[in-house]
Amino acid sequence: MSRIDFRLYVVTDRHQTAGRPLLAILDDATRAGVRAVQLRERDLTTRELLTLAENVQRMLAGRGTRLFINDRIDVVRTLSVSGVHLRESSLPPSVARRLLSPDQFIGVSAHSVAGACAAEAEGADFVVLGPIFETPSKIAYGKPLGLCLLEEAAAAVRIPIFAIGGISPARAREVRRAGAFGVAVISSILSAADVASATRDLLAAVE
Ligand code: TZP
Repeated sequence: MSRIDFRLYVVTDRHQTAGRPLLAILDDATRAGVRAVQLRERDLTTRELLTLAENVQRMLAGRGTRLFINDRIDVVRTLSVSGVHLRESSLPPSVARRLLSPDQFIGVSAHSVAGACAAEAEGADFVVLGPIFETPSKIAYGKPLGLCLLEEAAAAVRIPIFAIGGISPARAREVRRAGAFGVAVISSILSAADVASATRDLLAAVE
């Protein structure tokens, strides 16, 4: 039985908020029902990231929203947040596990069926697989993997798979039908004109 209790995973990129403060966007999204956020601000210095993470953590206090930090196990441990999100080139999940407490989660980004299988074998709690569709930042993330590959990955692993890359509410329904447990999104929430309504539409599509 999976320990994962959310189906919508919001990944941050403070450059995609249409000039609005990231905290305000996360405030709206979590009030509208988002229960898991990954802070993924890879261009910040360690100190800047720590300060931002502290501010987000303070804002989320009492809301039951899980906070994950991309790659930085030191920050995860310092703030005792819900978990770490690793890349395929990060510390292996089995090593990260030794550094975390038993109730903390490990998410891993994968870009192939083999990557999803490796993440599971190394002890990840869930996989974020993508890009499934074209995304606004497509150059950085490579060619879309498509729904067939998602189906293959969902059949190959037991841990929950979150589909990422170009996810809209309609596509969220498609990826759920293809076997995804949930979806991970950046722009469809962070860049939305009405963040709360975009959040509710995505939640309705996945839950
Ligand atoms: N990994 C694969 S695609 C992607 C990441 C981080 C970007 C997803 O962004 P969007 O705006 O939800 O398509």
